[in-house]
Amino acid sequence: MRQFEEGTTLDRYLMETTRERYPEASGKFTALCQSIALAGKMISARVNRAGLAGMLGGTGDVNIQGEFVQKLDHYANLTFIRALEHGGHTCLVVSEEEAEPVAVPSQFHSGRYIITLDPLDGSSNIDCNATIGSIFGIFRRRSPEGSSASVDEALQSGRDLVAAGYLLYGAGTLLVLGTEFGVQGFTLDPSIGEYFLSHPNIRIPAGTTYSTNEAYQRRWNPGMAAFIERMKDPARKGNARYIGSLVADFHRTLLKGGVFLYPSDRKNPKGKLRLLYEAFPLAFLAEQAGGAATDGRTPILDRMPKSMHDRVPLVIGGSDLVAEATQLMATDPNEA
Ligand code: AHM
Ligand code: MG
Repeated sequence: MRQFEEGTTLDRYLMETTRERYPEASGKFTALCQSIALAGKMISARVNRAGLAGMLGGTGDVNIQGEFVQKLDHYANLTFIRALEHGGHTCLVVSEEEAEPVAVPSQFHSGRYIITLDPLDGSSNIDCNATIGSIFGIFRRRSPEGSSASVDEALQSGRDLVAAGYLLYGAGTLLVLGTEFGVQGFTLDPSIGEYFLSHPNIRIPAGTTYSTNEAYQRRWNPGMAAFIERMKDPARKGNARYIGSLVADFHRTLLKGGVFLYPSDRKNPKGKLRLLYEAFPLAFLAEQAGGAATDGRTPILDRMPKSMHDRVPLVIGGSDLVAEATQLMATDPNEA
């Protein structure tokens, strides 16, 4: 596989990988990634001055998930949809903030890709300046380009993902992109508005950190409880970290190893996280980086969504720890 050195721009990476592998490519995939990267720059700029720009707090609305919509959730959702709709690459956007898939308006070309999106993950962390992010998955439509895509086309197996990634708005802004060429991290240099390759060919290292919300311990199922007990054995030199933004907890797991768990429990037998736009994209990245992701029984990417906002238990990270957790959870109730 072609190696890229640090300092390569996102545009150069996209153009060179696509040109080498697909000389006949239309450039639509590159344009799509550039649109996502642009939305990321706009959201990053807004997140950085959120406290100044009157962008903190809620809009007063409740979304399809029954959660209070933050002003930045709303801004991020609109920014992505606007950035994606006119490029001729996208036909449908499946967003956490939208009850139904959003089709590109009829004046624009209905392109070949379906985008699934958590526009701003970790909303509960917005007001305290902790790391948040945007998660995206990219599927290919089945119907011909130019026609209107049906809503059902958004319901594909995780194995059909073409690419996936996330933007992280933390101390710096990072775009992590997973494709058939592996997982690459690009850092935004805000002084010139360009993304540069900073984390080439990411592979999940061995690690001993577990990441889960331990406040829910009393409602855990026995397998989950047994796994976390094992992680606390001093002989394993375990460690706990939990930010409460999936994207940030996953990013740390990707770079440092370990495992993140949001399991089914007695209150949420289907878990909390959403399959199409949270679990699928991160599971794709985990597998591309040599790790694994399951719902406690089945690899996440083998699942077939029944509806757009399906929830799923998620165990994701280094393959050894994911396998160990899955073995213990085999008999835990799981309605997903
Ligand atoms: P959201 O902010 O897109 O609604 O995502 C849900 C968040 C995840 O980022 C995070 O992993 C999880 O909810 C935290 O949940 P909890 O507060 O129950 O630990
Ligand atoms: Mg989320």
